[in-house]
Amino acid sequence: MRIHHLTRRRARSGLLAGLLAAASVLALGVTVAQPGTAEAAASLKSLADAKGRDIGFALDPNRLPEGPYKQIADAEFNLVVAENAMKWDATEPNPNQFTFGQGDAVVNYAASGGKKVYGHTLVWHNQMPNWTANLSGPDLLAAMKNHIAKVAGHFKGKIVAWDVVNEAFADGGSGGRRDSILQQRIGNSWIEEAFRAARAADPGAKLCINDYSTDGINAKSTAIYNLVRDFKARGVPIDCVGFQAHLIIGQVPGDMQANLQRFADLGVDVRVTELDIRMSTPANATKLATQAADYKKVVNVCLAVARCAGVTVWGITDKYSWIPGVFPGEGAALIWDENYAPKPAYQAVADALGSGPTPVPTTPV
Ligand code: G2I
Repeated sequence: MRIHHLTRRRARSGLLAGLLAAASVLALGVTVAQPGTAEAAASLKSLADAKGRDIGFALDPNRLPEGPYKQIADAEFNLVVAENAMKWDATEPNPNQFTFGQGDAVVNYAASGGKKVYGHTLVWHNQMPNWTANLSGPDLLAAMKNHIAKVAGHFKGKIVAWDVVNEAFADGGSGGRRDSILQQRIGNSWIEEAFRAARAADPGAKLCINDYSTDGINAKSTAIYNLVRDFKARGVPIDCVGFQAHLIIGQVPGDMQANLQRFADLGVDVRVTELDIRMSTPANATKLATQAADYKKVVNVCLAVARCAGVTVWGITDKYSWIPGVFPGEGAALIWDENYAPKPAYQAVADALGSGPTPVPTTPV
């Protein structure tokens, strides 16, 4: 119903608006039953549900008033992650003063549609509030533990899994830790301190470490592999590893499945947490076809690994992606374009989720 109203309103205001409306209907027609039609095509959500996997998206709750954004969010996903709303600067702008409005909006939106919530992120060197900058090691450790206790405590029981620690390892081939203030001032123990604090605050949430450029087997992913193996051996709580998968078209690592499988073999869940696949802009049919094939590869990697809980895309529409701001001249990385029309990558994800055997449902991971 809402779509028809949207379409009518837009159609009145000229050709461009009419084209936009057509794009919206095209975008939404794949998932929303129209009166008089026999049956709507399957949504990504229904296909992922049937596979017992999560299909998630990064939500900015401020975009929900935008009709097509909310309609796609409602129809296509069974898991939500806050793009920014649960980060340290958003939740604790002043020492021990917490603001959960935006985070609660994410949780309430998910609850209204029966979607899971993935927590992102308890500790990250980026988007830390300014007041943490000059703390001594002991004070920073105390602040970190208090932050985790209060945030994971506030959302206790509502989060399936937390990115407890995000992006803690260095880029390049060193295989070492990132030289963050957490690492400098607290030392190597900060990661396990964070995981222990998270387990105490919400024993029901799975606890993950998450990073980028770790999708294939390389020095950085091996450093995380060694950390997980060490935590498992010493009884430090850890349940899952997130692979962000901020990728470039044509560059899905050929050993991604082997990489995820080696982590799963350590006894943790794995998950593709922030998938987007960027290209130089403007897009064209060739690049979009490559991108679609790449999305299909990544979804198939997850489906091939029994302990892969699911795939999350880092946003809905190219209109709001973080990429052009950080990589000028690149973008078009998501599966709906800036007018909310589904790109070839949308169908590729649907094809991957819809193919192969549907497993007997097991306990959700
Ligand atoms: O950078 C891409 C992602 C890499 N992995 C961790 C993710 O948390 C990260 O997400 C991005 C968000 O998509 C951006 O939206 O994290 C950025 C911050 O590093 C987010 O950008 C920030 C802007 O830089 C700020 O200017 C803005 O105030 O978003 C903030 C809230 O809108």
